[in-house]
Parts: sequence; structure tokens; C-alpha cells
Amino acid sequence: MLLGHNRKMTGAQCLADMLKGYGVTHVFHVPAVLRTTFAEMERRTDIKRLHVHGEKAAAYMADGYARASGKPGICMAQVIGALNLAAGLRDGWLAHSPIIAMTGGREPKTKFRKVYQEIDDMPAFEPVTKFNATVDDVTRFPDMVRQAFRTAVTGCPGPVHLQFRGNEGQIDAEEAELEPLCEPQFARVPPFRPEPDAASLGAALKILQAAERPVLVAGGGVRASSAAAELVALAEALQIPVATSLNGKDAIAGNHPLSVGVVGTYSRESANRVVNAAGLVCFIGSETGGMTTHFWTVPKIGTPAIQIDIEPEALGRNYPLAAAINGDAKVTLARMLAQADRASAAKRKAWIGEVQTICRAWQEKYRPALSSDAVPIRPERLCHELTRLMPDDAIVVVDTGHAGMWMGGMFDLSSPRQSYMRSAGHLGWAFPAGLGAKCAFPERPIVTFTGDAGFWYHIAEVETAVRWKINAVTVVNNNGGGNQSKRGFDRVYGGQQTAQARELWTFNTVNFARIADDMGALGIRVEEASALPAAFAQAFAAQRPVVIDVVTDIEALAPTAVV
Ligand SMILES: Cc1ncc(C[n+]2csc(CCOP(=O)(O)OP(=O)(O)O)c2C)c(N)n1
Ligand SMILES: [Mg+2]
Repeated sequence: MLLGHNRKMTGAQCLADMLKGYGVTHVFHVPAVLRTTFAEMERRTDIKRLHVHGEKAAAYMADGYARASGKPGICMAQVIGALNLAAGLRDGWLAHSPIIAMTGGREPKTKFRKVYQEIDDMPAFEPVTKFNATVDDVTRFPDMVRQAFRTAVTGCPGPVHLQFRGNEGQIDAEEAELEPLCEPQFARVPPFRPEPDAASLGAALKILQAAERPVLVAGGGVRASSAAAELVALAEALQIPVATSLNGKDAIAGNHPLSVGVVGTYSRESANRVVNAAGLVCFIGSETGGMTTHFWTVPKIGTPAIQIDIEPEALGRNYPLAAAINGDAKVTLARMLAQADRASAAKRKAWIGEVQTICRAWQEKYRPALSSDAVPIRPERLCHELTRLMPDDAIVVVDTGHAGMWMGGMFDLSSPRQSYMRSAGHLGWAFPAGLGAKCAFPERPIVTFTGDAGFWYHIAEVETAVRWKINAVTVVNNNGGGNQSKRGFDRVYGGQQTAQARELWTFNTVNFARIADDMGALGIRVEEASALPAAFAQAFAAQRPVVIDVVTDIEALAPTAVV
């Protein structure tokens, strides 16, 4: 149709060839969907087809794969599992992760006749996708698959959904004249790097350079654009401190002298203090959402602000702007650096001194907890050990709730080669996402940090990790309950919970190391902080999936945001 190279082939052959053409290495699925395609994938490609224990986990694995690599992650489900899969796209939607979900769908001949297991799943995908479409005729395989990749990776990336006709997508067995043409530039984020216009760049740079107390706030857009090196270079050239969102934590290593930590709700006190003391805030690739700004109190509305974003409609959403730049983060920061007046850095000497005092005060305040030998182990100490022991090229994957708070606030990346990915809010995301990340980067160490409640969600995937030799290391902060909920129940019980109240957020104590061992992984139980270095050494040498079960203090509560 496009270049006149059409051949008679099945939709399955076309889809298998196209997935290969886009560089897909893994698909995550619960059977049975697109069965003919799976058979063709085996014949025509080296794509690994991971059969997992639940559709939500399949989506989270695809999400972890996508966030780690920038390449679309592929997940699949038949009609009965479609909403489970849609639920799993919710985190990727919030985090702007390029995921392509494929499901089976209804036959026009029989819909509305009460076909077994069948409902209309399309509306459920609407709020969690950039593009939600049906493939009703086999001749549409090539253009719809291209559109799926194009939409997933362009602009602000995000999930897409293709529903293939037939409960199990049986349309893939049909034949037509097809051309499996791929567009390699849409195989990963970002396909394009839109340049900022010179006038808005000049205006923003002028304001930034004139500021005596500015701060940069780097968001997930910096990681999507691979702009960390440019961000740090600009910060150094102009001597401006850098805070990050949780999603942008790997934009700057925590041991960099200009790093002040994660700002917002799941944050570090020093970052909130610096941002609230700043006279100008420059947001880069940040939605300026509730989490990063602690519901728009950090910085306060009215603080002079600049914003850089690839999405023009993001500019000024929550803070009135002194200047706005529409463009890719990496090229925008590189252009700013090229034009930067380094001499202007001198006027920020006093501010940098003040910022360093704030950061030192944080270190002093938390030193006892970070170095505590208490038994059960303090989570702060666990985070501190992770900072010390994390390999230079590790990908750190973190769950939400207390896990997000502990690691966001207390853990530091110590090398620009390390990556950090976090749940955008869904408990249980991190463990399968870490497995997906390991599929994308088998040679890099993957360390996932989750609470016990988070780990329970998808514990069955330990078996998947063993079966597929996905040698990720998972650290379970095991306190025997979902104790981020403790404060909330303290509050509703007037400060003193009844014995029954704890039923609402605690679990039986369980040894996850033993369960992992039984499933064929390496389980390591740690009850004292001093045993952590040996545990990690053993884990990184194991060449097996590892679960490190760390017994921690159920009374330990993460510090809340400072305003
Ligand atoms: C899908 C989903 N359901 C519920 C929540 C609310 N929630 C946040 S943290 C949490 C408990 C976390 O427990 P655990 O993982 O053990 O970590 P801990 O707080 O004990 O360190 C819950 C239920 C959520 N974030 N996501
Ligand atoms: Mg817990």
C-alpha cells in the first residue's frame, strides 16, 4: 500500500515482523491473546514472550522496561483480562511511560449477544491512554501499529492501547496484502528534539542570570530527554542549586555539591527549605503537580517562576510565569549553557553558602537515624546502606507509600550512571517494574525497594523471575504491615488506636526470604543493619533473582513534608 512492497501475509506475520522491526525484545502477557502472532514471533524473531501471573503485573513489567530503556514496553491480554491490564496502565499514564497494550476485542457479528467473558473494554482504556483504538480489519495492522509506536513516544510519552478483533485477537490469523513497514525513529523516546525559539530562550536566560537566589527543579521530563548532563553543566556554569521531583531524582547525583534533594511531599527537608527560600524557581520537564510542589506550597504560588517543557500547554499551569520555553529539555539546556554568562555566577555566592548550610543541617539532623544500629532495623539506616552499596551503574526501582518517602528523602544516588524510577502512586508497582527493567538491561544491576504490602501484590512473579532468569535484586522493607497507613488511623482514632484498629493496616509476620527460596530464587533474611553489606555482596554475585528480606521497625514513620 505504501511503497508497493505488499505481500500476502497474515496479520500475525506482519505484527511479528513489525515488533522485531521496532526493536522489541520482550513482550509480557497472560494467555490467550494473539496466539498466531506468538507462534510467528517464535518462527520469525528472537522476541522473548514472558508468560506472567497477572495482567497488571504484565503491564507493570512493560512499564519498567519502557521507563528504563525509553523503548515502548509491550503487554497483552485477552478480553477477560483487559481491564486488569488497563489497571496496570494507570501508573504508566501518570508517569508518561511509553507502553503499548494489546488486547482481544469483540466480533461485530456477535457483540451484544452475551458472548462468554465479553464486555466493551474500550471505555476503560480511555483515561489511561494517549491513543485507544480498535483494529477491525487485518489490512489495518501496519498503519495502526505504526500509529501506536508514534503516539507512545512522541511529545510527552504515554501508554496506548490497540484492541484486536476477536476475544483473543483472532483477526491476526487472517491474510491480506500487507507491508510491515517500520519507522525506526519512533522506536524510542524522544524521536525528535524540538528546538526552543531564540526569543523565549533569551528572555528566560536573562531572568535566570539576573536572579540572586534561584533554584532549578528538574522533573521526569529531564530523564525522558536524557538531559541530566546538560542540567548539571548549566547548574555548575551559573552556580544554581538543583532540586528534583521524585520522578526526576536521577537528574543529578545526590553527592553533587549543588544537589539539595527531592522537593515536594515525599521529599527531603533541605529541598523544601531551599525551594521555599528561593527568589526564582525554574521548572524543567516538571508538571508542577501536587506531589512535586506539596500541593502548591513549595514553592508558594506567586514565587517568580520560569518553566521549560516539551508540552506547550504545561507552561504556566500552576505557577504564573516570568518566562516560558517550549522545547526539548536536552537541547534547551544545551542552548542555555552555550549562551550562559558564567560571570553572573558570582552574584549567587551568598545564596550557595546559605543552601549548603541548609543541606548540612539536614545531614546533621538525620545522621543518628541514618547510622542507627537499632534492631529492628531503622529504614533510614537501610536507605543509607543502599546509598553506600549501590553499584555505579545500578537502576533503582522504588515503590510508593513509605517506600517512596524513605527512598526519595533518605537515599542518594552517587553516580550520574545510576538511574532511579519510582511508582507514580500505585502500591505494588515496583517489584514487577524492576523485573521489566532487568529485561531491558540484563547487564545492569537492578535494585528494587518495596514495602511488604507492596511486595505481596505481585509476589507470584518471583516464579516468573526464576523461570526467565530475571536476576533482579528486590529489597523488602519488611515491617509486617502497611504502616504508612498508621498515621491516618492514629488520627481517626483520636491519637490512640484500639487493638482492632491495627487489623486495618498490619499483616502476619512472614519470612519473604524463605518464600523466595521455595520458589527457586535466592532469599536472604537480614535482621541487623551490620549484615547488610554482606547481604548485598552475596546478592550481586548470585546471578539469580534475589529477595533480601529486611526486618524493620513497624513504629518507624517517614518524616512528613516541611513547608
Ligand atoms: C493501589 C494502591 N492502593 C492503596 C494505596 C495506599 N497505600 C499507600 S502506602 C500503603 C501501605 C504500604 O505498605 P508497605 O508497602 O508495607 O510499606 P510501609 O508503609 O509499611 O513501609 C497503602 C495501602 C496505594 N498507594 N496504591
Ligand atoms: Mg510495610
